[in-house]
Amino acid sequence: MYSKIYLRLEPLGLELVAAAARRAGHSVRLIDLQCEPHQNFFRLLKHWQPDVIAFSVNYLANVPEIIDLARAARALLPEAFICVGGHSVSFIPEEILRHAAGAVDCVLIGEGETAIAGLLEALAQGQPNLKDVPGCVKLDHRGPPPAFVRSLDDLSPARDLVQHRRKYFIGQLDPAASIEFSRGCPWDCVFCSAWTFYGRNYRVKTPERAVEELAQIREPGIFIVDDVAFIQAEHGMQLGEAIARRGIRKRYYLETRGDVLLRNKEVFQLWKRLGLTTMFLGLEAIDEEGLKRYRKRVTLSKNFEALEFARSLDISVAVNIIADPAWDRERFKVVRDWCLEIPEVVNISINTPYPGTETWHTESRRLTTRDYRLFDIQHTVLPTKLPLPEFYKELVETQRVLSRKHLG
Ligand code: B12
Ligand code: SF4
Repeated sequence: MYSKIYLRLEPLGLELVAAAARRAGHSVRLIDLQCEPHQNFFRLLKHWQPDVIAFSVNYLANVPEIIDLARAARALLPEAFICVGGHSVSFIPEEILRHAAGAVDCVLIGEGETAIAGLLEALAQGQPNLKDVPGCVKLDHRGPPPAFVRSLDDLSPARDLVQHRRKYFIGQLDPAASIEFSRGCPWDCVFCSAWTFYGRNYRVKTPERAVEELAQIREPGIFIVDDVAFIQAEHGMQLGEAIARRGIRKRYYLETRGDVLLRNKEVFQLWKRLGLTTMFLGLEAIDEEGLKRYRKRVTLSKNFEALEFARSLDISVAVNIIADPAWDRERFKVVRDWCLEIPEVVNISINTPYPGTETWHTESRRLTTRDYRLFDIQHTVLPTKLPLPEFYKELVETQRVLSRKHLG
């Protein structure tokens, strides 16, 4: 539903994994099931008969669908090797393998560019030994830890492999492509797994390489997928200046933090001139206590100051607030009133423990469900303080107030 209404982004991670497999000499096809029905996937399997099928599972909410698809693929092609990789599954590989009950042969954890080449090489041997493949997890063994990509400059997504390039969009950026200028995040918010996935290392693409990649993209809209855009002012400036020199004109969407925005004002001003149209700010809470609880490492006054500055840029700004299952009626009302006071688009997400986060470690014993379809930040999977129907009533009322506000 999300990818039909709000946005549909090109599968950059999968394109990078596909590029790595192709570079290792394999013939690769890619099907994006955000754009195509399942029957096209089965048709592709029947006609092409691949030796290996690899699914990308970044979002926990997609796990049940992927497992169903893996089972169906297994029935169609019993000889094919089936693996899954991606952000979410990297933290719970054994659980995925148990859920799949034999339909998935292994989970490749971590960054897929390095893992896929090792797996395909091992599978090409007559008697494959998967025990030594970095990042490869089976129920009876875990291979060596996955390797990080050494330099982002070595990466080049196989954009040519996606069939429906004009179907990717975010809001008014339509069509839009995605690009990655950096990987990792130096902060450590308790609800996020960006910093645990990338092992606390922060890497950037050089401006020369980034601009070269950007120049080859035909789409007028660009979604910058970095967890926090332009943490390093110098990198953001050099990138922007290189884009200006090259005369590239696009419209950009990015996500960043309030304190980064305030620290690097001139970078964001430059990007506004280059075509930055939309910015997403993860404020997460409107009280000091909430910010502390999430370990946002930013003060409320800094966040509000950042909002003022974002407004001065004259671009669309969207902010995120995390609704805690412990919220009572009064708290919902305070948040609703605040949302109506500010001109920005406000997105409310439900505090959801995701694997790989600290919240997962502290809260997973209290989960009210393990049905991953409900881990979509629109449902609560933790016990609520209010009776559940009343919690949802307050939530729906808040969403309704916000929709009315956004639609004017
Ligand atoms: C861009 C982004 C979005 C975009 C859209 C993403 C999309 N594809 O449609 C927007 C802003 C809409 C979004 C929304 C949400 N997102 Co988001 N998002 C991201 C973000 C910042 C970047 C994703 C990306 O493109 N990365 C760059 C590419 C290159 O990396 P990648 O896709 O992860 O691929 C690599 C590996 O995962 C792996 N890999 C991937 N596929 C495969 C396949 C195989 C076979 C193999 C071997 C390896 C492999 O190798 C790739 C290359 O290294 C990530 C954080 C992050 N750092 O990745 C969060 C993240 C994926 N999002 C997350 C979440 C929770 C959400 C939301 C639910 C709410 C929220 N808090 O933002 C919504 C729901 C979206 C939905 N469609 O259901 C979580 C996922 C948590 C989870 N366990 O499910 C992440 C990890 C952030 C976080 N820690 O909170 N998101
Ligand atoms: S929420 Fe943002 S700032 Fe916090 S750790 Fe995740 S990516 Fe970094």
